[in-house]
Amino acid sequence: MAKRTRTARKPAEVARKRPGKQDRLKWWREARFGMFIHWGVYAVPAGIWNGKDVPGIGEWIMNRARIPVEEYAKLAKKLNPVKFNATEWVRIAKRAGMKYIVITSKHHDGFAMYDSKVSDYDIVDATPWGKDPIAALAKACRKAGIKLCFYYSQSQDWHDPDAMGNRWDFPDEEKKDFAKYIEEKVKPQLHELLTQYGPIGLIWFDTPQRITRAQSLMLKRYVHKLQPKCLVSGRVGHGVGDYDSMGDNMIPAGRVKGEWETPATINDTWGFKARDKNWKSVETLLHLLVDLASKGVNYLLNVGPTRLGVIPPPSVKRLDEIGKWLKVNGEAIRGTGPNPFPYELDWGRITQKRGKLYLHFMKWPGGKK
Ligand code: JFZ
Repeated sequence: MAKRTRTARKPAEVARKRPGKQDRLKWWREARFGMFIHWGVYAVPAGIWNGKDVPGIGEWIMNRARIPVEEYAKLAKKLNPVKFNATEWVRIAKRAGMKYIVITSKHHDGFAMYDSKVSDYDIVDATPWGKDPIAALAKACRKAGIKLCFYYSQSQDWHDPDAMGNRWDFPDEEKKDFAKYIEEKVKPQLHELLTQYGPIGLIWFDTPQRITRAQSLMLKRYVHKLQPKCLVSGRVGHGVGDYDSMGDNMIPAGRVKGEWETPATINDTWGFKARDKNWKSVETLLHLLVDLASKGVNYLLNVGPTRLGVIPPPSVKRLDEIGKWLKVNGEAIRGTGPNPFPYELDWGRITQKRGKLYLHFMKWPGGKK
């Protein structure tokens, strides 16, 4: 067939064209602000193992305390989130002015927080609660007009002998068949996640480690085959994702090329830790939101629900305050582009939209109060 130019294409053909990266990114760029939810079995020990504090982020407790697979699996029997309420979680996000939710469908501990048929190591089969919170969230998100997205740990899986990360139960690295794990766990679970819960906004892959470029590409293509509009995070590895993520609470020094997001904690952990009370102030959180928007970066702010399924009240309080601010000032964040000038201003930050500049004063010029 002769090569046709773009303009020669009939409108119907154009409409049928698979969405490209720019189409996929449209809602995400517009959103600017989302909710990260780190929720899993780690909410049970909540940072404490054998009566001792385990330093570091809560969802890493299995690794940090070198908890054997069998011991850790027993904790699932204590995950009974009777207070979980999907509508309430989505309401909290919506009230905060967040446009998407990224929830841990499977973190490094390998435990699926949805009804997975790949193994019994999931919230429906291994907990006394026995329900699928993701199904309830999908429904609540659809109703509220919030995009549901999934975090999925594709390289590290401390429960799987062939995956990366667990050297305390599976020390022999030579024996590990990573390709087998990808074929038999990762792909089937992605298939479930992308076929059972309606349209998904993005898959937040993480810690690519030793994954090959071919494997990263394969995963990205697999996601796009199942849901062409679903974004793939940069941490799928080898720079093949639709956008990139910075480190925790990281603020770039200026405008950045490409599409970026900063995931951030409200205290010092992602997964719930009973003793972490180091909550950031509303002012700090808002400054981060504005600062990131002025650099064209999305803000993905985390909450770590408890084993009962409750988002910690100090988080809710702060999110409500951010929501109040956004209700008045949302226009200056949502759908905006970065500061057009190649310098920062002493008194605050600038965002822009359709020929308008938005000046965010963090202090009065000249240092006046
Ligand atoms: C990863 C996870 O290991 C962690 O548990 C959490 O889910 C977080 C959101 O993501 O941790 C990282 C990974 C990469 C960076 C920082 C934290 N990084 O590139 O700076």
